Amino acid sequence: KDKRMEWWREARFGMFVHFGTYAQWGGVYHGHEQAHGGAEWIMNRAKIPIQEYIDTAKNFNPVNYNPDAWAKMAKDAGMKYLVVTTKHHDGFALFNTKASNWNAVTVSTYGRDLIAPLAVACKKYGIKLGFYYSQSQDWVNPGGAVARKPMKEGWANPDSTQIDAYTAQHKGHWDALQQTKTFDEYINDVAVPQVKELLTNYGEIAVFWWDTPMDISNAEAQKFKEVLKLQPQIITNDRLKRPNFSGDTKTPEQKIPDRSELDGEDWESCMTMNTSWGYKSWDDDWKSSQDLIRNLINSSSKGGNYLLNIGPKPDGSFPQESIDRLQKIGAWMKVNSEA
Ligand code: FUL
Repeated sequence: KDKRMEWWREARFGMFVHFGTYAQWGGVYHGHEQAHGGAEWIMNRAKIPIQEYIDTAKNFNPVNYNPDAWAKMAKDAGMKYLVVTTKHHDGFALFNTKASNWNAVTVSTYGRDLIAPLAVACKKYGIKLGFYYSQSQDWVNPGGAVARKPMKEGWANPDSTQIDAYTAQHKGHWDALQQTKTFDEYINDVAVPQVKELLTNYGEIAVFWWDTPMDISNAEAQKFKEVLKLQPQIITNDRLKRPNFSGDTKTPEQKIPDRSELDGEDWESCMTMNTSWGYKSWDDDWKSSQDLIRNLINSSSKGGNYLLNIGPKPDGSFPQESIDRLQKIGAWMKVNSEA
């Protein structure tokens, strides 16, 4: 393990990217601002009907998507790796997949695989590439798991009481379209084949970042472990399944642990620059570049990595606020780092 972890322990700083069709909503549904949670959760928070969500995805067209610029910005900021959401909880795959039509190539106006050119760009700049993949939650592919988030005040949805009653009875689901397969069928037909595609079609993958285990079984988790053998060098986080599949790295979210909380395991703090992972058009609660640099120093000095998130806009470009901060961090790194 030490050999495998070598580059990662040296790296200390990486870029997280949350991008998908959720960026198109920007944290607003029918004029209502999303009251709680990251904007990548809008489909679940607002209980957007599957058909409406798919119809919006048809217009997904990130014409200013420039993976070369993404990788270069990471490099210039002093980051050593980049972890991108290949599929978040809404199930929308940013890559070419035979396992489901719910992907950017088939559904969207853009009609192209977003991951392939990113792999090329990262290679060009010497940035290691990692994949985030939501293995359990999938709110569109039938059978996928759904975390139950009751509707809260702020949406002014007249049907919220009724919807909450429905989700309570249907394991968080709010749309019958999604309940035509079992979770195990979803794992076998969509999730496992997609992870296989991700580990086969894009060259060497440095990190695999699982998320929200939900009630995945040991047997189901084991199927993913088998597929991971395709890339023996890969580093995984601790979110495949708890407690039996601990992975290589712990994942404190939105905080840098105190020294007293450290137990000798490798860890990586992931954090947003404002309050949302996915693009939230009206969120202007940005951390200062000073604070971000302090966080990086804080985590590095305790032996951890800092995975700093960007939520690109629907056109695929980074918010200007994020670009500004990356540049300021880069300027500081230039003066203060050896590499
Ligand atoms: C969480 C997810 O639910 C968020 O949307 C985000 O991806 C964060 C990094 O992990 O558990």
